[in-house]
Amino acid sequence: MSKRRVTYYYDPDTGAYTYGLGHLMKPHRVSVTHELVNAYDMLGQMHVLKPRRATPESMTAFHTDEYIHFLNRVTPETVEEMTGHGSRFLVGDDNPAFEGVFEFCSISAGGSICASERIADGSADIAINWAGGLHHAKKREASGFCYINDIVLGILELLRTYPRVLYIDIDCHHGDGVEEAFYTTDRVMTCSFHKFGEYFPGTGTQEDRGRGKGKGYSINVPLKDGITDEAFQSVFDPIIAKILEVYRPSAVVLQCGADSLAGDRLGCFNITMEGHAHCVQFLRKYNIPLILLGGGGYTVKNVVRVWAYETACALGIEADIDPNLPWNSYFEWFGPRYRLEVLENNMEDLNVRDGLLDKIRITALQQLQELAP
Ligand code: ZLM
Ligand code: CA
Ligand code: ZN
Repeated sequence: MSKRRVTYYYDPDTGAYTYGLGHLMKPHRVSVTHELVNAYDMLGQMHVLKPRRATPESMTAFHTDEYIHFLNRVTPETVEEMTGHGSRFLVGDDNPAFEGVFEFCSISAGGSICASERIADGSADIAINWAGGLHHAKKREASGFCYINDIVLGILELLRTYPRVLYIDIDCHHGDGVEEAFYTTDRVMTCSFHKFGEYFPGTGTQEDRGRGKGKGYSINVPLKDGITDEAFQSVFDPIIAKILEVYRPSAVVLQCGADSLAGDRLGCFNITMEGHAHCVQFLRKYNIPLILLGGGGYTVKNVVRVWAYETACALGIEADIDPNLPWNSYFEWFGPRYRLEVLENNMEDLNVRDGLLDKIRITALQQLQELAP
């Protein structure tokens, strides 16, 4: 198992932003992840950089000028007067106009853009931005806790150097914003694994495959509640292996949304820490330039565990990681079990009924076979 040059992007201000009392999305989880990565002595084994903040101009590589202008000016006090007159940039409780929302977005997006630059200039094999992965943000509006699509901005940066980029999304929700951005191009293949059926955002069926030049280059893997590690791997491994064979991407972006873990407050899957990290290990083996991003994840202590463990996987040191959590300033918070683990629970796996999962795998593999020369 050879070493990889890993660059890890972190801005110590990230954890200070809050979406507001009672909101499920907690930027603080990125700071606690950093604390645990530090407690495991991983910081000395990689390049740790503070990303440049993304400028409003750099965000307009994807978003409209009007939306960026709005986001750069909106405050909790002015959101009411700034909304209306036909402007629908922020809608409902999912995307509040919290204090410092634009700065938070510039940190998240800056991390993903810098990660792409770092990969493209050849100074890293793997780049990590746990503050990124906000896959629902649209060209002209916020959606599902996401305001700026750091992923799209990062991929656009990669496309300046690489002919083909693969985007993989293991968040429990469909990666709709990224899919939509690249729906009509064959230079980006998107592949999302997600819960489908009475679940946000409601898109991502296997019939949605891209349009025009992009036909066949959007892959969707819609799943039911309760998927376990074994069942998830039975779709993930063959589908991703087939994509790598037929598409031969020059770089891979993996959105590591942690709401696919067992016991998540919003998610409904039954995947363990090892099952989640298997996706990182699987891709690392191929030795293709790789970017790891965060995303969802609402049972904070488990999000922190899995992203710290996945940082170890990027470094290739996961076998040497102590399963007992090292002392750190949040130690008490990891109780009652002070261990680096996210365990399976007893929920039923609705995916294995009637060979549903086999049908989904076969359909996806057939779709990919059509791309083969
Ligand atoms: N209502 N507060 C995943 C994004 C999921 C849309 C239904 C909002 C919530 C949720 C917000 C306290 C990622 C929808 C929900 C209530 C319209 C969603 C604020 C509870 C609360 O208590 C809450 C002030 C809030 C939001 C629940 N929203 C649960 N599910 C989804 C968005 C993001 O993980 O994929 C990537 C980061 N929204 O279902 C509604 C239709 C708004
Ligand atoms: Ca997903
Ligand atoms: Zn999610």
